[in-house]
Amino acid sequence: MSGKLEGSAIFLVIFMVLFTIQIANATTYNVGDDGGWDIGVSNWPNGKNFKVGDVLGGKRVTIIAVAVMLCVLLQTSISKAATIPAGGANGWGFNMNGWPNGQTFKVGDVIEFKYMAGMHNVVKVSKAGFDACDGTGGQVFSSGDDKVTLVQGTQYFICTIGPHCSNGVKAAVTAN
Ligand SMILES: [Cu+2]
Repeated sequence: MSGKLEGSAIFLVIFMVLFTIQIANATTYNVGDDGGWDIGVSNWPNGKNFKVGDVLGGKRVTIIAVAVMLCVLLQTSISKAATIPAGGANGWGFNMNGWPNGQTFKVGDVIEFKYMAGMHNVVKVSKAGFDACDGTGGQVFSSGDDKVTLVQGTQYFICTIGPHCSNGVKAAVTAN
């Protein structure tokens, strides 16, 4: 999980807790009080101060249940961010066999490029740079264990050492 995602998750949890407390503190009003919803009810709100989250009629439990379900769903989707090795088990190099072979990933997933430092590098390039095996102006990584967090769309990576890119050390990775 990247730091950014952890930050989002923490923020979401705080929001959930505050939201749940807000709902739990909300008051349920019986519209019209003992007279109910009837002639004369239009005077009923006089002098009453409502706050956001107050419930007219008594559906509070349903709202809490829905809020909890939404929070669980949101958290599940955030925690699915994964770290994926570039090139699969073979790593970043000559034996990638076309990886990622059309598979797509999620925004926030991390691609980890593992290789012997000095033997290869990783350069994030445009589609034109990818097609031409030209790393000019690209973002260069060279540690041998480089991690790149995916953003929306297709990201292009090549090795710019020797003719490696032309020999297949390149990958176009798409995140949705
Ligand atoms: Cu290389």
